[in-house]
Amino acid sequence: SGPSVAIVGVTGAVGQEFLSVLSDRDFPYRSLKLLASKRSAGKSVSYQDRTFTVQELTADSFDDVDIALFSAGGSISKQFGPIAVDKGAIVVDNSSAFRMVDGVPLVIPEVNPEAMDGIKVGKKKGALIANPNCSTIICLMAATPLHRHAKVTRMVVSTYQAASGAAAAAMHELELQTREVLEGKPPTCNIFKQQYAFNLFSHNAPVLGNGYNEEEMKMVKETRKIWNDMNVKVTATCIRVPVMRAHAESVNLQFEKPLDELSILEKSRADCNRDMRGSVIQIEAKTGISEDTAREILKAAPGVVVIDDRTSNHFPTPLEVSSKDDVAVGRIRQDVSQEGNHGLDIFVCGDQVRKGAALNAVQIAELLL
Ligand code: 2RA
Repeated sequence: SGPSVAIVGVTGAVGQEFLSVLSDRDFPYRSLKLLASKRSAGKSVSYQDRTFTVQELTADSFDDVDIALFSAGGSISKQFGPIAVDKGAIVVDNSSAFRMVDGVPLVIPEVNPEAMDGIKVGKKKGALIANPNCSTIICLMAATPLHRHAKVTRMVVSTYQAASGAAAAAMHELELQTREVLEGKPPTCNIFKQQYAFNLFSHNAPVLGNGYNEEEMKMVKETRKIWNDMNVKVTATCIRVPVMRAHAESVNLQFEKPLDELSILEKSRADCNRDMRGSVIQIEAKTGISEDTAREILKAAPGVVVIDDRTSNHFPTPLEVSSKDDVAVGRIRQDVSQEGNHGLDIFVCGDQVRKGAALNAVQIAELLL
């Protein structure tokens, strides 16, 4: 009785993770269709005690599909997404093709489920929902619970992005290069045209006219759409680092009002002293963003785990979050560089393939049921 589900791009890293997540979460599909390019058609995939045959993606692939999970690149989404919608499927698209299109929901289920706009299987025939970029998802999973308590007016993000973001081939090349370098051989550089092992470099996305690369502008634009706030100031620097499948991100937040010092701030303003000349001395109330409050908010946040042990210097790491659902947050501390301490610095790690792509998309699909 459940929905018929199609996976587009099933042989890719995210496509494979779709299968893992659907299985882990016992997604109640009635039927499952595995779609990929002609090159992969005919391959057998054993899954949940059954053997599936990968079918070639064509315009006729969606006749009986209720939910289509896409992760085969932007051009495939642009070509086949609208076809699937016309056939009545609800598309959850992991590519960037439609994310910034007005009217297309851009959804992180724990953050802005209301953006789903009530779309449900059976209730609405044909729709497209966009999965945000992985680095945006991982950042906002931690930043949003804080933003909900005290409006974020500015966010500065530095990312340390894993190989998996550049597909499985990049993961394989990182492993190959690491072996080659250790054996004193010249590294094989097919994916990034420069050495990746024991190195890091500015994200490989194209650089735009403003000097930002596409990955950084995705963080800026997607944050504004997901928070429905065109005024929040966001800047990002995205770096590719030699880590397999989990992104790490340093996030600095500036709040419009203190998380929990607002009453003190207002009270102190009301109790201003007057100096000898009778002018008002603005008492600089302690308006610091309470680290403890931030920590409690993050501990209560869905899909987030706090790893913040200063004594043992134990904070989130990519390896610790790899293949896991939750995003890990630590290094929670007041930003000493901001006046009145209206700032917070945090450090976030999340699995790029899972919560950064496949898990988020399947959670969106669960909201369609
Ligand atoms: C990356 N965000 O990590 C991309 C993957 N879509 O390169």
